[in-house]
Amino acid sequence: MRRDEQGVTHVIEYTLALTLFIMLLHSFTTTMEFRLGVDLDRQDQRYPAVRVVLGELTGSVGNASGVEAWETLEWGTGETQLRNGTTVGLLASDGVLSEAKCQALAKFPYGGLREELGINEELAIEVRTLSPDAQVIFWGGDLDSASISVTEERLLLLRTTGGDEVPAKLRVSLFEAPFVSDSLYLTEIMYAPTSGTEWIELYNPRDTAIMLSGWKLSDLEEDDLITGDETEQLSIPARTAAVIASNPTIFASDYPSVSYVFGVEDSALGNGLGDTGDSLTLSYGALSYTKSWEATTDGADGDGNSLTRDCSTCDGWTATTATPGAV
Ligand SMILES: [Ca+2]
Ligand SMILES: [Ca+2]
Ligand SMILES: [Ca+2]
Repeated sequence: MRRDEQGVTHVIEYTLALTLFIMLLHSFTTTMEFRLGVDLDRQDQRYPAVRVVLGELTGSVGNASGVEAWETLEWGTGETQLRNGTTVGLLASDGVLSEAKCQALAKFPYGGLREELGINEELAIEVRTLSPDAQVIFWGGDLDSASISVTEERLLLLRTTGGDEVPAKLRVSLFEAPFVSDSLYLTEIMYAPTSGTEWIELYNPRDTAIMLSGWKLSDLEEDDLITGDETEQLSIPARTAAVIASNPTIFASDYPSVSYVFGVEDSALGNGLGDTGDSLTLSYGALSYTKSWEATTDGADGDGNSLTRDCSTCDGWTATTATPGAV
């Protein structure tokens, strides 16, 4: 037998041994799952569902209201917006995975994209280049806290924003886990504006957009839910700061460059933020963060300054020049 034929034989033997090992491992883990009482029926339902999601993501270039370059659109601004009804195909027109479209997934609020893809489970989408091994995007929930998960992968060519084509892996996981929505930060409070309207700033540091429905703002007197224009998505994109104003129209004319501006139910943050002192709480379910102030010691008392957090997650606050929409 020639050397290269021997080599091929070795490869076949190795592949067969590996397949047998994987089959044994699979039957062992399946048996273990039965023993551990894992709900296999529900897990089985996830296998076709992940394939449907993979098919949706790799089946087209996607579009929003007829715009195929949907990655250039945003939540909450412009006439054509990303919202339900957006097809989230990740391909460029020639069938190669588009890095820009993959990264644009980060703009989708968690609930919005799951709804768009018809998913009731928790969802995670990861795109990685294989050589070099680098993450293009991780979208979605915290897989580490998942009790059961199902994952499917597809290998594709990805065209980077620089124009290179590299092998990449698109990975979709469906899993069961507690809903995680713990990262929205109160970063600025304008409680005594020299003119205009009271406002506060919220920052979303995550890699995916966050829905604002259910988040509450409270002072010592009243609770308010955050509200938006009916034509806008009530969400803040990934790594973006938004403003909640008593009067969003007045705020938008004072600060036209701020893209994400929302209001509250009754046009007053709490019952109005006290100029001499007050307290503001941002909460969602059991999560809660409170910032209280006294104008005599904290400043920002009608001099054009606001109270600003030293960094998005730091404990310190200082009175400084207002920077709504920027952290
Ligand atoms: Ca109110
Ligand atoms: Ca005030
Ligand atoms: Ca700011």
